[in-house]
Amino acid sequence: MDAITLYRHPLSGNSHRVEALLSFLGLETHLVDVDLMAGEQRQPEFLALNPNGQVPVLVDGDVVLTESNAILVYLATKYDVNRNWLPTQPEAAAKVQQYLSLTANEIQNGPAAARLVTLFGAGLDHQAVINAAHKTLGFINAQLRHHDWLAGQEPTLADIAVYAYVAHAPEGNVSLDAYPKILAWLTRFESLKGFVPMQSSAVGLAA
Ligand SMILES: N[C@@H](CCC(=O)N[C@@H](CS)C(=O)NCC(=O)O)C(=O)O
Repeated sequence: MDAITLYRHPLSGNSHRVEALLSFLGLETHLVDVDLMAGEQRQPEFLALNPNGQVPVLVDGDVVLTESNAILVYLATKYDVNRNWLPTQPEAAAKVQQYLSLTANEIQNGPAAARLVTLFGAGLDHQAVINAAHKTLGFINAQLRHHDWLAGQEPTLADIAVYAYVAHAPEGNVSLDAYPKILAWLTRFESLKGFVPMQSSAVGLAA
């Protein structure tokens, strides 16, 4: 089998979630860093892969996929034969989708957006996105009172998709101190076999 190729940026949480699943599944992967600061995502070669000009992009043989959550569903459906990461039982499957939706709106416009301000100087209202982040973190913390993992008793794509922007929220001046259930969940997630961390911004900005 040809190695899968993942086009990514090392500080991108959307890329990290795909990288994390590839690692959990033990799939050999060729990582290609796209220099977003230099605008490589707007060059014709990259736009041929993703006309939307964003990472991540996954290439698996003839299949070229964009949108991180769609890529997670593809990989879990194709390669996770036991469907541990994407359960088929209706309620559990819906719970996973609930968190994939949460990442695409509330998490993207909360902790991820706060980090865009501090790391990349995005012209957003920093306090407004910090407030939005805390609303979502409060919700997640409350959900974790009932079970160890976001979608139930076992880790799923929900945990993979939510992890990076929550773990790295402090880089956007969003403290996690008020969320003990989240802090315990982060430790549990980081203890899973095959876990790969996302690069911290301190390393990225110094590079
Ligand atoms: N909805 C997309 C969002 C992807 C995204 O926002 N990618 C960012 C990095 S995290 C990017 O490539 N930004 C470069 C740009 O928009 O120019 C997904 O989930 O994959």
